[in-house]
Amino acid sequence: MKELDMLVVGAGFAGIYQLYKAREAGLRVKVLEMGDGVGGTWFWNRYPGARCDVESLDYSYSFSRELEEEWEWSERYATQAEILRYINHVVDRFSLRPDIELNTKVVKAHFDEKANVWEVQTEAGEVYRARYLVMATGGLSVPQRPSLEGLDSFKGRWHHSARWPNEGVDFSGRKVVLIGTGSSGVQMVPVIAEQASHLTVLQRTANFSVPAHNVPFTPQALKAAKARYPERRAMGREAITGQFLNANTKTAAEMTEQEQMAELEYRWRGAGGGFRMLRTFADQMSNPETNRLVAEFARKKIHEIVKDPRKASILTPKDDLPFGGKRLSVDSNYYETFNKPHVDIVDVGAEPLVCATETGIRTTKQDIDCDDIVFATGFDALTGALKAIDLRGEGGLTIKEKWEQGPVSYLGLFISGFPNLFVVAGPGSPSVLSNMVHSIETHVDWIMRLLKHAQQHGVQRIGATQEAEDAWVQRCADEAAKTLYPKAKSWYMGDNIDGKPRLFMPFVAGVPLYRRIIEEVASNNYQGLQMS
Ligand code: FAD
Ligand code: N01
Repeated sequence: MKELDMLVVGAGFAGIYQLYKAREAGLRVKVLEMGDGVGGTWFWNRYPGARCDVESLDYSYSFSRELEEEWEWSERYATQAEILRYINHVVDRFSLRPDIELNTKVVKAHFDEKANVWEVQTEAGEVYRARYLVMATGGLSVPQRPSLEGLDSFKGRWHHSARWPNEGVDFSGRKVVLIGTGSSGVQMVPVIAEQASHLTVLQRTANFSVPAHNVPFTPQALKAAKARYPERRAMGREAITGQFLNANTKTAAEMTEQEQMAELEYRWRGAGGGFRMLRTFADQMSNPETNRLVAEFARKKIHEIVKDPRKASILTPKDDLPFGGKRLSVDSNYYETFNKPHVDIVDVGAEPLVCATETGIRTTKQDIDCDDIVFATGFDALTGALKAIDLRGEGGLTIKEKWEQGPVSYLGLFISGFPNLFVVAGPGSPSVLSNMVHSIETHVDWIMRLLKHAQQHGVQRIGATQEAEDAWVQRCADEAAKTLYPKAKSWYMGDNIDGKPRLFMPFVAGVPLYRRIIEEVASNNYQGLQMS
């Protein structure tokens, strides 16, 4: 049995920063990570084409000026391999490795109400006792694969994007079927198409994707960007998603038609690109008319790029999907790839998957032969990792019971009935709608401030009150109801998992407002928390 002040589960961006801060505060702390390397998302998602879609200068830690200065990003959007190198560099630079236990999966965590500590058990049977338990388990860390009958009999290879082999997969000269056209699929298609002799993409729902305009950094460009780093970070903090996207503050109605088109083109083209498309008009996620303007523009672009009208029509999102309602993809040559004669698209919304066969995939209309099946079918988002653990709070209440109707929390940080437990970038916080590294730093800094307060006041037990949690859950629902997000069938809403309760999981009203709320909570003597 090991006694600690804090136990952190997960060694992605969140767990690593939590370790750094806890050690700085003099706590006895360990991180347990089930993978055999650090990096979380960037350790697991090694599929071809994987890279971030928040620009690397923003999608990186801001806590150390020296780190910012010394790390040289090679591209606007770094590859998975580069981000993984960066995270490993951080771990070594700050000597964090000795406090990270790899290949250590947490299977059980029970709150000991008498001692006010968490007793945590690993798969190997090791037991840890810690006052504080930080769940840095990731919102997109539990891969989801459809239960495809017959997969065992398939004679070829199959892989999921989020469990990609370390040594990579060579698709040269092979026939590949790829299932799923979310961000993972969209990033993979152009790269796999370069190797495969034939690629068939199976798409259930067309979603919007926008060009990334990724470019390598020249030394001069990087130097210039770094010279303005503090300003860039400050602008990011005040932007709704925690990254500066040059948001237009005007609604569509405040602009002429010509101005609207100019704004849309600017954002689609090189000067803009990527998530800037989500900030074309101030009212685009709340006003259906404005949203339709953006959606229509993007639909036209798809038809301009994809030459074959049949393929273009399948790839074009339907009218009932708001632009940005499902998580926007940011791509490099995704639509262009379908102009290659050996790349095809099949609408498995219209002809659903039936099973895998010995030689490929069967839909209700055809058999598609292939050597490889690639699943880009996503995750049990935001709740999957916590629910996979036998997590019990006061009175033996399990997280599965607590979250039966969907994830509830106070500020997305606390779960009432689970004292001394913090969730980093979980449901009920801006998390997946934001630059996650920024949201992670915000959470960890706030947790450390709270723990300092607790230490100064001899507090041993911190928990959210039921009233505070209820009010926060209501606030999150009210904010979501003001937007078009709930209109889309998306993983934000839990729609991708059979039986998952349907509700909008992240806090939608933006990073700056969220930060002000948690600031206010802290300055109001941690309103909504019970400390004893
Ligand atoms: P993770 O990185 O998911 O780390 C959680 C860790 O916890 C994992 O290593 C997991 O193995 C471990 N773990 C879970 N359960 C247990 C357990 N029971 N026991 C032990 N260990 C456990 N966000 C952005 O803001 N910008 C981007 O550009 C971006 N790109 C992305 C690209 C991909 C392919 C994916 C999948 C996600 C992307 N995201 C992006 C979201 C991304 O998940 C976050 O940005 C961030 O990396 C999350 O860090 P984390 O530490 O919270 O979680
Ligand atoms: O997963 P997804 P993802 N039969 O859930 C389809 C982040 N990320 O791994 O839309 C047929 O988005 C499913 O179809 P439908 C980012 O936050 C970021 O791509 O449900 N199809 C969908 O097309 C992202 O949002 C980057 O109808 C099935 C796809 O599989 C999140 O991670 C890169 C199916 C799943 O899409 C998840 O992205 C990658 C079935 N039974 C990921 N089941 C960056 O660029 C599912 N699908 C930074």
